[in-house]
Amino acid sequence: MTTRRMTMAQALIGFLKNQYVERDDREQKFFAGMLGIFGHGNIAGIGQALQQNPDFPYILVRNEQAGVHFASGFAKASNRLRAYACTSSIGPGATNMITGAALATINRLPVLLLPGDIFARRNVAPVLQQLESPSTQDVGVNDCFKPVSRYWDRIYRPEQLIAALPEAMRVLTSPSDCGAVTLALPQDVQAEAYDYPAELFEKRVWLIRRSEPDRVSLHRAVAAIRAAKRPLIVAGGGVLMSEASAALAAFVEKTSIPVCETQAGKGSLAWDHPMQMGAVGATGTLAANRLARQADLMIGIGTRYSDFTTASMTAFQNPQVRFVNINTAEFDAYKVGAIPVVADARVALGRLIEAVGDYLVPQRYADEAAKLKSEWDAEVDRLFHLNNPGKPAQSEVIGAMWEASGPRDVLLSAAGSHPGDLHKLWRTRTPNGYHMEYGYSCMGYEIPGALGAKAADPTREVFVFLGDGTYLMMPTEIVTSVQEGIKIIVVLVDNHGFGSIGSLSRSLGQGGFGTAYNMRNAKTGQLDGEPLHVDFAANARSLGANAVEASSIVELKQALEDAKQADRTSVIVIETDPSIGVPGFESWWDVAVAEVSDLDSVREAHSRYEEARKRERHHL
Ligand SMILES: Cc1ncc(C[n+]2csc(CCOP(=O)(O)OP(=O)(O)O)c2C)c(N)n1
Ligand SMILES: [Mg+2]
Repeated sequence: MTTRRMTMAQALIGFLKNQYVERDDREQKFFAGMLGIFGHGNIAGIGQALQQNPDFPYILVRNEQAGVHFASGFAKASNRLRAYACTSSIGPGATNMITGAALATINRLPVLLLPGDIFARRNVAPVLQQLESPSTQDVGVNDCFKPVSRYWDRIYRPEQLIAALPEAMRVLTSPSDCGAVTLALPQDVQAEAYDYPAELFEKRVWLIRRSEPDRVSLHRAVAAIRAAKRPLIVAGGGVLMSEASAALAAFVEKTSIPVCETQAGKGSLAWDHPMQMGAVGATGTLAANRLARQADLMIGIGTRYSDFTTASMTAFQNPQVRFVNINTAEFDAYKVGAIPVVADARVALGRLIEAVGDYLVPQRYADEAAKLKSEWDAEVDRLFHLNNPGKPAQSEVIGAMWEASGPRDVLLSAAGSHPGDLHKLWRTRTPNGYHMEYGYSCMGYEIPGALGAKAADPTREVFVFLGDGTYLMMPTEIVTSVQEGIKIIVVLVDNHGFGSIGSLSRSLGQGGFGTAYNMRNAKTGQLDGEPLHVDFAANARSLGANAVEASSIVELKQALEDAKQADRTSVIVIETDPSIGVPGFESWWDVAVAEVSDLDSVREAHSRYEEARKRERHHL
């Protein structure tokens, strides 16, 4: 056997450089490089190995969590066909990545996490930043990655890498089991040498399978569709990951089945496609929510049925409703008592087109859907152009951003009131033109996630829409955007705190307690003093961005045009009128209300809550 004597870290980089994926006869390199921050737990191992492998790019980030968000944004925008690895030191550098790991796993995105770990040798323990336990020496902070990783391993000996790496690649390239993969790398082992088999460093191509549905399930799904009078498709993220938009369009053009979309699936069909009813569920459109309520067959494609999609199990009220689920993951396919079609979305849609024959939805149903769609389009036009006196409404800001963006541009967001408003209002023109992280809805994802999305396809402008709260959580990757020359356009809505959680609090009878940015009031002892002023433009400028304040929609439009022309990241700050929110459209979301309280308002909210919960259904 030919061997090469290398450190464990050198072998790891040598392997990662040679991993490729293949789908639809298209082959490409899987890893774009490594993101991270060095400390004593990785500098001599991974750091040294990266230094002697300049063809494997290393990107220094400002926070390890942000590094993982960058990697998730990149993987999502690449439809999981490319990924980044992330390196950290031991201790806090490692645990900073846990939030990122959870986000990646929940959104089913491939990221390879390489936290440094304590000495395997143990004789010098406890090392700096080591968590000690009186009951075992075989535990450390990296064990916290276990529940948030789809594969987890610790490499105590350099040769264990040879067994771990193929497992890591299997999970990272799996259409059904994809998520964060964590390989905890003890700092001493990273630097240890071993005679690795040369074969480990040969080019290896991982096939991203397009699995076929089994004959019986497909037959049952077709029978259910052919019998349906009011079928409705829920397009989830799986449609985009599978690049199945054209197949979906062909299927619905043949059958006239209307389509609604989850957050992850938004943009599966262009907004102006005649069968496109828009967002469904808690943040759904009137068109989609009305059709969902009476549907007799829901066809879920690549969706995991989160509570936002099902409006906390109240969206589907037809007593006869049944479900067909097309999903690569058996786990999701079996949800809501569905006929499970465990298959790739594009393949399954192709089979369905052949198998449904001459099926067409009843004309009355098609007319009803078309009417609801045109009413909804008019409502969006109205909300885009409210001409609110004084500060603009958030929906007007969205309208201006939409008008400024081009057909292939990307809108990216994650938390606050922005995801709900965008789910309803954004008019996605092309697949992946809407990049919403709403599996974990993680404040702080936006800026690093956008850098990843932009790195995945630099030909598309990336517009980020975020709030003052989420900006303050993680503005620092603006520095990374300058360092790497990755340009994004950020629109920051300043409404002086948590508009979203504030209105949620008011709806629960809690009056917005603890959600506005105010000074501590010496008289009351509460956070209800003078408004807290943060100069966001100055902050963004200090990190290296172009930054402006826009005080009207006209100024916002000009600032957006300037930002498009600029060659570096821009941050546009705009204050909005917090009293003009985008309403809900016959939807609901279950957030538990205190069962007993000193406040009348909470008691009233609780009785409304009890009433609303009666609509929650089991789909068995
Ligand atoms: C990391 C993290 N912490 C807490 C939350 C809960 N949360 C959701 S939205 C939100 C407020 C966001 O404020 P802002 O970005 O200003 O948006 P706004 O609600 O004002 O639209 C909070 C605290 C979260 N989603 N993520
Ligand atoms: Mg806010």
